[in-house]
Amino acid sequence: MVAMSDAVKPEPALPADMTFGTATASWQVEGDVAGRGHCIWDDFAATPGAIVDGTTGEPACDHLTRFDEDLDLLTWLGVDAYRMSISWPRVQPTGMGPVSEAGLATYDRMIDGLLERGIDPVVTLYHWDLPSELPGWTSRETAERFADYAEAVGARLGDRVSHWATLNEPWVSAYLGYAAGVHAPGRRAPAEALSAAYHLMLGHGLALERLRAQGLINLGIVLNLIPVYADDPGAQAAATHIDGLHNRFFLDLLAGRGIPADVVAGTTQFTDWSFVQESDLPIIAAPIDWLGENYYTVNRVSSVASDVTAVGQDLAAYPGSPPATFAPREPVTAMGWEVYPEGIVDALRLAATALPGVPLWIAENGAAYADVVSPDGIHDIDRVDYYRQHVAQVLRARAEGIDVQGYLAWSLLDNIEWAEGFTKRFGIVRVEPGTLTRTPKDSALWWRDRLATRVSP
Ligand code: IFM
Repeated sequence: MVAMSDAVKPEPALPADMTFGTATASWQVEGDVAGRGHCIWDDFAATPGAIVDGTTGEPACDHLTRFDEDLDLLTWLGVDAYRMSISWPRVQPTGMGPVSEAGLATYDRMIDGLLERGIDPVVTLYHWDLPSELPGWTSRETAERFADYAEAVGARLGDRVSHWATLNEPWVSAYLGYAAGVHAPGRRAPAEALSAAYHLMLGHGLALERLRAQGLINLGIVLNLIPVYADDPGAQAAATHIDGLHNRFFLDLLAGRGIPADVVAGTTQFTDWSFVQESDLPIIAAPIDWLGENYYTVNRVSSVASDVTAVGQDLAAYPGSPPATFAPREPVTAMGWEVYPEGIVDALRLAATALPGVPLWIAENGAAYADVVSPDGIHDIDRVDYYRQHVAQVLRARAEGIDVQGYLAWSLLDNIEWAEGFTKRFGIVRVEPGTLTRTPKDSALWWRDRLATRVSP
């Protein structure tokens, strides 16, 4: 019998008991900088050379003005949910004190627009746009102010939000922002990164406590857990260190195990961790209702010298690591990130093992490619392939018994890919430079077709 080639094999239907949607984040899409306070990404973008193409937060995708058009795209796609983030400085221009009525009204309108279309709002409270006036995540004060802000947003939107995430990817905020210096605030100070990682998690715990006290439900956090594989025995010590800082630090804190002993031991040259207060730990470990995982790639660590580069895979982001290199294997995306669909199952397993019983979501998954715009459409076959393979692996994880309840594609729109500006495009919908016209790519057509053929379990 001739085996059916992958190209003609019918794709497994998407389960009807799982939530599917797309995601964006405030600074990457909103625009309307004048309507809010400044954040550290505005400051970073103003630093010459910090963002490769000089992109700033204005106009981004002009999402706030074109919100109805973008919501209609979601309806056309047939999604169940849309993950968006709230810009802290739009709600509280200086990160403390009075809230902006206009800012809150903006998000009221967005959430009502989603609900009118039958789409569940999944809201992230912090997706990296920290108000500039705050002292930064190295300070306990920032964690406390974050809880105040979360409470104000919860009070206004809590009756309509389906799922809350306190933070998006605290590893990125802490280590790309304070150790590698490639994200805002552009610091290269390992001790600050370790302190920032801790205070971010304290901010999560304090915010969660306030939201819970308001009776809100479906409270969680989004991490970017990354499977770390040692490519050779000589890379094992570095792989363990990287895994500790990137994964176990966050999972152990959430699970009530404190900071892993090997992470403390491996970072003594930078900090004595004296900013950790015992009484914080139960606050950080308060039960969550869901955990979001943002999966893109894996960290393959090698002891062999290499000049291969992948965005964010930099030893400077792992203070105290033994010498090693990152060795992504082909094929890679435009970010230089290895395409390894099986890794999404490994990432989910990390979460399921550390936090048994906590429902999981893939809160982001997707790929940047250099799209070619042709007269008859945008045929982003690599992205379609990426989605096809990763969604199949998520279904495999479910079949293995991992409780994955949601999947959100990153991203609805081409948007500001942080320090890469608009040079790296993750959208399933193209945003034309200059005109900002939206055009669905083949990956959007693929998603629309897949979502139209859901099956009940
Ligand atoms: O664009 C980012 C997003 O803001 C957070 N997760 C990873 C994406 C791709 O780098």
